[in-house]
Amino acid sequence: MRNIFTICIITLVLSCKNNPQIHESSIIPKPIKTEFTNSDFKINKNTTIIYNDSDIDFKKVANYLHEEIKKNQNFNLKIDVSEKISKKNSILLIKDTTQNLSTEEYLIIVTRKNIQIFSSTAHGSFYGIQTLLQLTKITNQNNQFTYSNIIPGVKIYDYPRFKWRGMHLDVCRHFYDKEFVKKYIDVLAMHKMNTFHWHLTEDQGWRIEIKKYPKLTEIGSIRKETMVGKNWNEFDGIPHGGFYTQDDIKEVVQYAADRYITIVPEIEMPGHSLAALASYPEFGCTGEPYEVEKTWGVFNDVYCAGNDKTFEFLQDVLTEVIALFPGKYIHIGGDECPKEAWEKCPKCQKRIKAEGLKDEAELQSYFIRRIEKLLIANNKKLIGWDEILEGGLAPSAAVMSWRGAESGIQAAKMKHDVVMAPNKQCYFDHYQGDPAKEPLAIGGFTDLAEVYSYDPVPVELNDQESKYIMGAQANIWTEYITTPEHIEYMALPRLCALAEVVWSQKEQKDFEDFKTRLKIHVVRLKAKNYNYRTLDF
Ligand code: TNX
Repeated sequence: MRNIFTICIITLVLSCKNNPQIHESSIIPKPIKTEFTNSDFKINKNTTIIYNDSDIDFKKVANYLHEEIKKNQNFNLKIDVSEKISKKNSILLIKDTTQNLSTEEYLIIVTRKNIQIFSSTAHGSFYGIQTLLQLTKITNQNNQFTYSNIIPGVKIYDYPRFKWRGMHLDVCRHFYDKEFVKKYIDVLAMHKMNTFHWHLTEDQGWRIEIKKYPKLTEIGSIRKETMVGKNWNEFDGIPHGGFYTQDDIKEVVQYAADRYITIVPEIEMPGHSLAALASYPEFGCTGEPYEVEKTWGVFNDVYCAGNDKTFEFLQDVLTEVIALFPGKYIHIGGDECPKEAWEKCPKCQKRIKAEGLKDEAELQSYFIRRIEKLLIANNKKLIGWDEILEGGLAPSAAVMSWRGAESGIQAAKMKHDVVMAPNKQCYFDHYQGDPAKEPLAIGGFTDLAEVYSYDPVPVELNDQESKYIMGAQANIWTEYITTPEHIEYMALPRLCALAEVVWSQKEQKDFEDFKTRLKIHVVRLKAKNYNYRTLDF
């Protein structure tokens, strides 16, 4: 009898401990502070979402939560406005200006009575909602997903470590339609990422409508065929194309903004520009007919840096791009620009002499500085791949360090803003397991542990210099990725690990604990119909 009594007590204690543990251990990225209580909240059809109407953006966030609860728990909750913060049976989005909370910071208190989300901005409230959505338990029975209506009693306090939490997508090597881009944005938002780097132009395809230059999409968005696998001499004979109209772009920009994601568009120059040259050959050094590229790699034909018409063209293109993207940054590429064509081009050589430049590396720097002036005049900031350091960095450019950390370190020491995206840890086009057992990839090896262990702040930087590290991002190049399912497989769960790298505090990181949470977290991904790799956890 006594034994049974003891077992009952132990079971009770364990279950009380375990339940909250299960919930605590599933939030990704891990919040700063989480304290579970036994005061659970139950959503029912009379629960009201309440926001403070002094800020219109809170209304949008309230609507977002309403839609999510409708999709997940099938409750069509009422939305109301109130100043009171203690209403019963409600989810309160409270604008709190008394606690000095930063833009993305939030505090959630869940009790039997109500759920309070405190933040100083709607942006912070949105992250509170993302955490709230992750507090819901989901059960999977034969791929039928049921969302619990019980939200565990908890107090969570949270804010991010970095301000640039990015994911990139190359829609040029293979085109992905706007519906998929929105699904991709959704999974970024779920992980509190705030930047989407949209790689829109390349040798193999130009993907954004430019009204003044219609041939960019009429000609530049279609390649005749594509090389097969890694065989540079074999082609599939199938045309590949696709582009976004300016209306599509506006729709996606708004969709992202509603999820507190800023889109950084990338218009590549001076290299990786064959699709543009195929459309308007006069902007190349030789003016010869060019073709939208059918293979992968780095190509010698680039924009002519000696021709003022090239800059007029790029100015026109960027003017339309600037009007579409409200964010501060415009990415101008700048990577992998061979100098062969410039060496042979009389116009480029003339420019080198006239501007007193030392060589073609300085001509590249001249090119980027000229573009930077144009962006600054339009209140935008230039960001480029780390090759923009060659020949001298443009005065206020930000650097995206991809070939390793070195360029990031160099730029930070020069007091330039930096986004870390070193290929070893942040290239999600790399293999994540034994190549023999994985779908064909470009190469490399970047598994979940490698991503998780990454620290964007290099040890070489002192505290002052470290402030220039805005954060990190992962890149998904799509030479060998041809379907949405495959993109998701490459992104997930590595994106979950990256989210924790850029959001959670360094001291909190624990790979074993992360993997335990990930096992629960992936049910949420599955319920939202994302594909992911299961082998690493
Ligand atoms: C390098 S990263 C590139 C891309 C390729 C990628 C493949 C960068 C700035 N340039 O053009 O797609 O490697 O991993």
